[in-house]
This record gives sequence, C-alpha cells and structure tokens, in this order.
Amino acid sequence: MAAGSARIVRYILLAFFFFAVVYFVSHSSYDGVPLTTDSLRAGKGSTTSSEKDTSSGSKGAASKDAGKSSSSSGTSFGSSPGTPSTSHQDLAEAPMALTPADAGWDNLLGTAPGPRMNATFVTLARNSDVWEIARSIRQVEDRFNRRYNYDWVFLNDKPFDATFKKVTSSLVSGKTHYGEIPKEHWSFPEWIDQDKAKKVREDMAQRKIIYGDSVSYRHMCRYESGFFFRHPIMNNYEWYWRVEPSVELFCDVHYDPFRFMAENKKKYSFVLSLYEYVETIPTLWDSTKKFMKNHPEHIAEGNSMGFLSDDGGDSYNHCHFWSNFEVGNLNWLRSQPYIDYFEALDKDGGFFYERWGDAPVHSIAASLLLKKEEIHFFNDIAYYHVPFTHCPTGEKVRTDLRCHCNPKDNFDWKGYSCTSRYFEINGLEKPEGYENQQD
Ligand SMILES: Nc1nc2c(ncn2[C@@H]2O[C@H](COP(=O)(O)OP(=O)(O)OP(=O)(O)O)[C@@H](O)[C@H]2O)c(=O)[nH]1
Ligand SMILES: [Mg+2]
Repeated sequence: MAAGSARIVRYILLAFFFFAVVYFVSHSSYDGVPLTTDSLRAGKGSTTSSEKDTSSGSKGAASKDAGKSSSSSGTSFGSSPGTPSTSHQDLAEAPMALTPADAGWDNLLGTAPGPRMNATFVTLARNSDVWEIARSIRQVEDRFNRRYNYDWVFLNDKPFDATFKKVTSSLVSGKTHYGEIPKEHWSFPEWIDQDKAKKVREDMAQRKIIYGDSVSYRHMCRYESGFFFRHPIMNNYEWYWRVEPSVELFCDVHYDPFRFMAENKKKYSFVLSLYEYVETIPTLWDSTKKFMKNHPEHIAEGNSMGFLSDDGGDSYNHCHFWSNFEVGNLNWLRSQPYIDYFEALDKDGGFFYERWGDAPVHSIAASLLLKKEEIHFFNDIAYYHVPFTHCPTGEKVRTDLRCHCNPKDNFDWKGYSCTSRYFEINGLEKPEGYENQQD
C-alpha cells in the first residue's frame, strides 16, 4: 500500500516536472522578444532602412523617406534594443536639439529621433574618384548620417563600375542610387560655335587659368548649374546636400540640417564664401543684368544684391558661396525663375566661351531670386575643401561639437572671404572672437 502511494506521488511529480518544462520552453524569450519563427527570421529589432539599391538610372526609384519606411515596417526611431519604443507620432514631433542646453543634445548613439525630410546627399563623380569620395562619405557618415540614414545619389557622365558601387554602398548607411547623365545634359548645345570655344580654351591654357583648357570641367560646371536637380533620380527628392571627393567634416552634426532648412524656410545654404577668379567670368554679370531687365518679375524683394554688388547692381564684386558644399531646396532649383536664369545664361554661351563656374551661377541666383532670409550660413558645420577651411568661430562651439579643425585655419574673417559681407547685409552679429581670426 505504502509502495503504491509512493509510486503515485512519483507519477504526480514527474507530470508536474514535464508540464513545468513545457511551460518554460514555450514562454522563454531572448532579451524580451518571444522566440517565435517570425522573430527568429527577422532578427531582433531589425530595420530595413539600410537596404542597398544599386540600380542605375531612375529604375530603382529612390525611397522618399528611409526613416519613415523603417518605422512603417514596425521599427521605431531612436529606441535602442531593449528600451521601450515611442510611437512614431511622438518621434515625428521630437524637437531638434540645436544647442547643448536642449534635451537630447548628448544622445549621439543609435538612430536619431525625429522625422526625416525628403532629402538626399548627391555627388557627381567619375569612377576614378572612388577613394577620394570614400573619404568624404566616411566623414559625413561618422559625423552625421550614421544616425539619420539619408540616401545618397551618385551621378556620372559614364556608367559607374562595380568597384565604385561596391565601395560607396558599403559606406553609406542609407540607400544608394547610381545615375547616368543623359548625353544632352553633358554636351555642347547646338548654338555653341565650336571654333570660338576652342580658341578660348587655347588662350586660357596659355594664360594658365586653372581648368581653362578643359572641356569636361566646363560640362561639369554647366551640369551642376542647370541639370543635376532634374536628373530622374533627383526628381524624387526635395532637399539635397552636395558632397565632393576629398572633403572633410570636422565637427559632430547634432541636428538634421535638412529639417533645419525646412522648418526655418531656408532654400540655400553655405559654409564658405570668397571672390571668384575674374578671368573665368568676365561677362557673367552682363548676362545677369540682361536677365534682370528681361525678367523683373523673378527678382525677389528683399534679396541679397548687397552681397553681390557694392554699387547697387551696376557691377559685380565677384563674391560667391562656394558650391562644393551646399544644402538646398531642389524645388527652388526646378522653379521657373531659376530655370529661366540658367537658360538665359546658357544661351549666352559663357559656360564654353568663358569658364563660368556653378558656384557664381548658384550664388547669383540665390542672391537675386530668393529673399535674403532664405539663405543660411551653417556656422556649426565645419568643412574643408582644398584649399579653404570653415572652422567654427568660438572655442565653446568647437569643444561642444568635438571639432578637430585648427581655428587658425578658419577662412571666414580673412580678407579674401565674403562671409563678413553676408553678415553685414543680414544685420547679423559676428561671433565672439572673430577679430582674432582676420589674418
Ligand atoms: N562624372 C564626372 N564628374 C566630374 C568630372 N569632372 C569633375 N567631376 C566631379 O565634379 C565635382 C567638381 O569637380 P572638381 O574636380 O572637384 O572641381 P573643383 O572643386 O572646382 O576643383 P578641385 O579643386 O580640383 O576640387 C566633383 O564631385 C568631381 O568628382 C567629369 O568629367 N565627370
Ligand atoms: Mg572639388
């Protein structure tokens, strides 16, 4: 009898143990995520926003909003694995931390909260530029984009090769797109007199004007002036940030410059400005004056003529924003006033009969067609393109932003920069310490 009840107790204990094991296995989780087949397949906290699209031309239509797409697939912004996620709505309204006093300033880990703009980086490059652009991308990613995952569009007058695509797509945290430039955007318009253009190149070569004898440099300047923003891939975006090979970013970028531009109604921005090499644009201002006369309706009230001219528009002082860095609005470049300006210049032929650069073209357009409040100077984006540096004025800014530029190299307040002039016409106060950086 005693042996019988002991057996029953053993059976009950065994059954209890069996059910306990079943219960434990079915409820076990890996760091809070139930081990279902789906979670194993997807991986914990997986995101799709860094998927690579290496298609050519417009075939791989750009994702309008990498951030949004990851959120709609169930992954939320800014929540590191294990932390409770915030709803997309809350994050879309997250304020930008513009100064160290703002909440979230120090949080440079993980994906940045906040909405994403319909924006992309854009680079015009040759296959041979691959290692130089790799350096630029790495810096842009380290200082900013690794937390934002914006797309990157690469444009080329020839097809990009496999190495270029492989290297660049491995470095960019957003989607990459590779576009070939249509022939008609990278060739001589039919109204250009080839003999005249050739003589100009020979003459400029003799006078040792930089890139004076180059045909491809002229196509590049014309393309950047009038076409990059209407490439089929670029048509998918509203904002762009231009990046060239071998540039440097010296400070952390704590907030989203695209969002800053959108929320503050800016259309064009710069970090460096200077005087253009006069020999390359002798008649650019004559063409501009002709355009102003023919299209007074395009000239903005409250424009920045004072940045361009010291005599109310009679002559050009050659000041321009350096266009190898730009964050700007593509819809503005695609607008009638800008297109009319570009076409007027193109008809006059100065891209080939002289050597008009896209920097003075963009700058004159921004200064005349936009209200002066629509042009922004990013003091906190520290930048180098040979041979000039923009290093933020003010030691506190530089340490807050963990900058690695030498303040002595800052070009802003030196004699050949036009940034003082920009500050003056906008009634802006120059940052503390600028007097010590004037030579
Ligand atoms: N696809 C393509 N890209 C070009 C060509 N020439 C220049 N680029 C690109 O156009 C941009 C401007 O050219 P750069 O050679 O940097 O011109 P720059 O900045 O005036 O002169 P640097 O002082 O030499 O940098 C860069 O992003 C180049 O990679 C070309 O013939 N084909
Ligand atoms: Mg360059």
